[in-house]
Amino acid sequence: MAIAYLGLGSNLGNKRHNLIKAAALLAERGGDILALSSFYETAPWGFVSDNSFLNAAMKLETTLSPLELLETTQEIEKELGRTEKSNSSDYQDRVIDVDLLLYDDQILQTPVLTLPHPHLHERRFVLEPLAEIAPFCVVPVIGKSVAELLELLRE
Ligand code: PH2
Ligand code: MG
Ligand code: MG
Repeated sequence: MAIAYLGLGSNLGNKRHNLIKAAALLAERGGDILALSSFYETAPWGFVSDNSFLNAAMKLETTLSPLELLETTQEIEKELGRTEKSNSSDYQDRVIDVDLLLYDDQILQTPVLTLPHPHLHERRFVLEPLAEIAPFCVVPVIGKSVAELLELLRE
């Protein structure tokens, strides 16, 4: 069993519904949800859009490997109607985005998946929900807790 932390986001359609639907499908196919944060309304980060986001973080106990979990999240994104695929130089509005943030204390660098999530420490919309459910979780590579990283962003 591993513990994974996921970030969920939506800025199109019924955002609350999209997050809840993604969480329900993750509970069916990904493992046991041990914690789900509140939903945070956040401004689009890194791109310009009129549509604000709803973001959340989830703690998932899973038997899936990181790459299996990635595949599962991508299937769920597709089923919920995600059509666009954004990359870090060109973000787009989306019905649902599920990102792998942390997987135990694994460090991984492959063309399809980087763990911990490479932008985790610079994004308030990730750290704020994550700090609600895992403030003392130490982020590998960076060596600081989620709460410490959030505090650094406030400065
Ligand atoms: N996701 C992004 C880029 N920008 N901004 C907010 N507020 N919330 C997100 O989930 C988000 C973003 C890339 O996935
Ligand atoms: Mg994302
Ligand atoms: Mg994503």
